[in-house]
Amino acid sequence: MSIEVSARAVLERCDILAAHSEEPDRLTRRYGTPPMTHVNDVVAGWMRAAGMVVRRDNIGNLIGRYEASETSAAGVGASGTFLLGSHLDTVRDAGRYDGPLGVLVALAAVERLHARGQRLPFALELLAFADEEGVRYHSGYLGSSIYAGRFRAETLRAVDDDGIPLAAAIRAFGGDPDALAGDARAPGDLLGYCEVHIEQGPVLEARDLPVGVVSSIQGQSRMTLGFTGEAGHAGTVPVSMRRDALGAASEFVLAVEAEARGTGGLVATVGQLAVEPGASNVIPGRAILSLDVRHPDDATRAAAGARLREHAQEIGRSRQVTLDWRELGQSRSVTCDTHLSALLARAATDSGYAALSLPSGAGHDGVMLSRLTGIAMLFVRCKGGVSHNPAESVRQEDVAVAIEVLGRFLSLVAAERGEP
Ligand code: HGY
Ligand code: MN
Ligand code: MN
Repeated sequence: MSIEVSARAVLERCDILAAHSEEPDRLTRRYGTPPMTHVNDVVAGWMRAAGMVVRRDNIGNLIGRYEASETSAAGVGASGTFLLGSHLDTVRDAGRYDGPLGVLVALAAVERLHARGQRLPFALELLAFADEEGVRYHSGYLGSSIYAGRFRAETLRAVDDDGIPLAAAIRAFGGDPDALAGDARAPGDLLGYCEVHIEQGPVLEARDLPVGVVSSIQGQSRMTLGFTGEAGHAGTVPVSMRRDALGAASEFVLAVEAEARGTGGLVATVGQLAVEPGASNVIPGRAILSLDVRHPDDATRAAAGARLREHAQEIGRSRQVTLDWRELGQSRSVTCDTHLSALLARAATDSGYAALSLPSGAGHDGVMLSRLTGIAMLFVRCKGGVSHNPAESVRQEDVAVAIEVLGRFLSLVAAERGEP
């Protein structure tokens, strides 16, 4: 099977998975929803056809295992397991490559081994994570956190916008919320993790490169906050007498933007805003916002979050509205494994491409996997750097390069273990 055929199959499969959405006219596939069940079934079938034994853990991660060669397992060298993967959930109104491309490029690499009847001196585990984006429960890396044994029991109490607790969603998705701790992957036999992902940024396109090697993944903090003022009649309450919750929220949104503009390397985003009671002739009594703060340096990120909380408190005092602020979670910045990244870079140069090293502003499941083993990431150029947007687009020839580089990378890992 040529690399081009494999690349075309990856893109066709991204299209197949993109048809599984919660919404008829845009791609939204949140944790534990029926479309997630459907894509798990489809991907499990592809995994089995590629010679993998497939299982599903209690949070809903799909785990396909491609065994090591007999000789290795028999003692030529302790076999071990190398991990590949990415996520199958999406944001709202998503592109079709953020997550699934990484799962399907890894699947293509296994398929190509299987087609050649080849096994490596170590097993491969292909991980299709059930929730990386955290759209439904605001819990980034929910799937990979279970696999990495980093799950926090209090997360089970989270409820979605429809008031459904996470524990109930896990059950509805086919898992046992009380058995999550038992799904933690023991790290003893792990040799590393490699994730292929669209860059979601403009650098590779600007440098006219098909792929790049990720140096680090920046940390992120997620919070939710609410301003509570007083609902009132839009026609009778003078502006000077109002306690307008949306006015306070609006002032805060601009303060967030100013903070990011004023701090080098900081990005801060209010992505969600809900206004209550939400009628055109009623002064908003309550405004609820999300806040996402990121920076390569963890201390700078924490300081920015603290300054924004103080600013929100000041806005509340000046407008006589009350503030509630809740930290939803945070993940520290992670550096990719130097040795695995050097092998990935060599795989790129052996394939005839420059191996640009670049940081990731976006979060990835590799953050959680770094708690278990060394991680490496391969970025794939995406058009205009656009992502978290249905305009997300990749070139087939770049996907072919990613498949080739990943295949060479696995061969280099195998060669280090004394086998071709
Ligand atoms: O938000 C992120 O960085 C990732 O897409 N979950
Ligand atoms: Mn994403
Ligand atoms: Mn992603």
